[in-house]
Amino acid sequence: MNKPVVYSGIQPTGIITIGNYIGAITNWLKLADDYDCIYGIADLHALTVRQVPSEYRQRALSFFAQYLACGLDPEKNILYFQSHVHEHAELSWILNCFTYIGEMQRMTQFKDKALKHQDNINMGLLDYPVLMAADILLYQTALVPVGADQKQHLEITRDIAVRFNNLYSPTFTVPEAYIPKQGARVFSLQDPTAKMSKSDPDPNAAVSIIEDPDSIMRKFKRAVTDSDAEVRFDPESKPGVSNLMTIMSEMGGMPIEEIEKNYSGKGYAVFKSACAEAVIEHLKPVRERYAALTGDKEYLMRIAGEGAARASAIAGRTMAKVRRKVGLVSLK
Ligand code: ATP
Ligand code: LTN
Repeated sequence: MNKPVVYSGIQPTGIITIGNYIGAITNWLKLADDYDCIYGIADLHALTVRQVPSEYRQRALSFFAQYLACGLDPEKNILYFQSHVHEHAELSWILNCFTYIGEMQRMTQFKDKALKHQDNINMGLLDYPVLMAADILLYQTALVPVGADQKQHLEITRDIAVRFNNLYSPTFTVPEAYIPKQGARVFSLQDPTAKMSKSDPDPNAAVSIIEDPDSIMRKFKRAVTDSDAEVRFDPESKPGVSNLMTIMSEMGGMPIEEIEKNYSGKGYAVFKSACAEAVIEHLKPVRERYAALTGDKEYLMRIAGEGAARASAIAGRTMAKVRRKVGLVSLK
């Protein structure tokens, strides 16, 4: 590895949405040439909420195929499952000893998830950001491309890294978040004040990146907007329409102003269909590649195995350094 490192991940829960795609994955695709990029399926993170084992295994594998289908080239990027690289859990334990309970209790995602899963507020849920810090710090990551909702987790990762570096000597690269200017927070199609979430129980709230065209069209036609029928970008007073405009801009590759000009006076029905068309068109190759890949488990496992081996080699070097710094006895 000789370029600066990029690291990111997605938990295999629900579906990969156009929110995940616009907020995170499109930027992963852009960074491939200038950085050494590592993308994990965060399958240890998603165990913080209950999963049905057989479904979970299938979903994680499907997410991996979707990474590839999005156009992430396994030659240029390290693609792997977090749980295949034991250093994540190992570093996570050590970093736990440098993180305060109060810091974790203040995390907004923890507070949200604790409210949502009151019957299962487990240690993993509280510890989630430390595992995420371990993911990032293991690879001496410079840049972490994520949506706006992950900003707080990046800040705590930086705090933990700086704390450790100051206590011992420089050990970890202190990472920066890479949050896009447009599309960092895509909103639900049913409630444009709430984030589009991949585990939303309302199937009309989110669109998957491998969804069939008819279903995409139907969801956009039903998207909640407002009653003044004017296609104008104004996230404060027109959150629904503005959200659709952002999605269309990102998927269709045209600036917001152009959309405003093209659809002024045309009414919402025409605009919503055009927006759905842009999404369908953009995702066509993703859907096609996914259909070809999903049955080829052997190929997927070969890529995942190679990814894990490459990731583990890098992670192992950081772990050796950490073990030495904290004073663990070495066998060699
Ligand atoms: P859940 O809602 O089930 O907790 P999620 O939709 O937040 O999941 P994650 O796996 O937590 O999905 O996030 C994967 C990546 O996608 C992260 O970088 C996150 O910031 C980004 N992301 C998630 N939702 C959105 C969204 N609505 N808009 C933009 N980016 C998003
Ligand atoms: N917590 C992240 C997913 C995630 C991640 C990471 C993102 C797990 N490990 C490392 C960036 C870097 C989320 O989006 N909910």
